[in-house]
Amino acid sequence: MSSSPEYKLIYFHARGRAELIRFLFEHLEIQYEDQRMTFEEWPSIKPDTPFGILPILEVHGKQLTSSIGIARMIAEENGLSGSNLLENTEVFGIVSAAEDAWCNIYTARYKQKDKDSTDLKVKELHEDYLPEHIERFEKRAAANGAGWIWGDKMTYADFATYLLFQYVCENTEGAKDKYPKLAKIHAIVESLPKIAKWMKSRPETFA
Ligand SMILES: N[C@@H](CCC(=O)N[C@@H](CS)C(=O)NCC(=O)O)C(=O)O
Repeated sequence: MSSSPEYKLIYFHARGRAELIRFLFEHLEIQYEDQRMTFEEWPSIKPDTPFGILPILEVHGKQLTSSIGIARMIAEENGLSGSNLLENTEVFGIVSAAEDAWCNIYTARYKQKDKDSTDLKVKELHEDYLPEHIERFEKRAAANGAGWIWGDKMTYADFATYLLFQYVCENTEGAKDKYPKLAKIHAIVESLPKIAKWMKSRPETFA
């Protein structure tokens, strides 16, 4: 008899802010229900959610919010972070810096009043903000020196770096040559067997 998974991840039919959590579940081979809702369904569900936003992770009768808080819990529970509070906070700082970039990406792309403002904001994002921000990740990986964004082992900050760098690669010509340390992390993460399998089998989505 198969039991239902302990975790239910609720998000839109998109990679977005759920993908870091999905990467963790997939890589760690943790069973979860990947519940995806349409944007049409969302307005009727939103009022019953804790903060009117997704993702939510349902576990042990609780509804957890904050994509990076949820990722932090899974990573720390499963050896994909540091080994004490100070280290965990350092690792989380990197994940949080990636989330700062995502806030700017979503604001530029989806929260402008019209197409002209969107085009302008996206141009600024791609030409000014993102190159500066991703350079900090590159410098950090170079300073760390061990082939990871933090420490001498893979952490969920490498997954967060991968996902942000993937966006940069999709929107910047020659990104892998410009940011060679990030390109290496990117290559390692996407060749992890469970991640590679997930990326082949996951639903096609616009973002
Ligand atoms: N800090 C939150 C932000 C969550 C967030 O803004 N989610 C967006 C989608 S990525 C959302 O639910 N938007 C729907 C809405 O605002 O109605 C997190 O990381 O989980």
